[in-house]
Amino acid sequence: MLKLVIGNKNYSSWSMRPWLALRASNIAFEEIFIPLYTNDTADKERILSFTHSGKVPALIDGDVTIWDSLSIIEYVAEKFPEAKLWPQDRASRAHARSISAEMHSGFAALRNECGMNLHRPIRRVALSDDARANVARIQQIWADCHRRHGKQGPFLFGAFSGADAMFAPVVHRFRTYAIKVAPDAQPYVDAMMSLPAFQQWTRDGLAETLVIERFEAV
Ligand SMILES: N[C@@H](CCC(=O)N[C@@H](CS)C(=O)NCC(=O)O)C(=O)O
Repeated sequence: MLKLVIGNKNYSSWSMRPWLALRASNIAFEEIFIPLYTNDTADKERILSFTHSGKVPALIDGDVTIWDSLSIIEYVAEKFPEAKLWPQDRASRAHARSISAEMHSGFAALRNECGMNLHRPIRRVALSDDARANVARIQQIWADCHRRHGKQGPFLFGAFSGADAMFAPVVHRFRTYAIKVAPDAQPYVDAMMSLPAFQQWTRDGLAETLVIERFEAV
């Protein structure tokens, strides 16, 4: 069976992405949890025993190891084509990959200023100009996808796709940092929050008791 190595569900937005892609596609996998940023070097060594990147997530499929959230989603999409993790239409698929790559490599200001922390009490923070620009761009992406594919379903490309897995943690960031969502982007937030796999991850994360002090300051 596939094994997915992940960190704390409360904090690890990168772990959430492939977990959600697998779970929302009903693909069976074993979860291997390793607590992040502890003082115990054994935890880091355990991550390193799975991937020399020293980071989670990592997917283990027999003797194949795939690390990095987006690579894992690509691998899963190839191995399970019936899950339709990318849109069937080539132009839409290119669009889905473009926004996924944009998420993967961008939005640094928002990520730094609003780290994912599910149990954080909902509270607004003052955002930098860069983070505000990130928020506007994300909502533009969601609204544009909704205009193009809203008739086929509530997710970015109608049905749930790898792009939704990439954007899911942002929905939590918007929620916990009380970031205002424009009316044309709201249907997307609502759809994500109603997704059973998203709700499952959230419940699991909220049940965790481990605290990473450096992520609690904001
Ligand atoms: N770009 C990577 C980021 C992975 C990453 O930064 N993971 C963090 C947790 S969310 C990690 O493993 N940190 C542990 C460490 O650096 O010791 C991906 O998409 O998978």
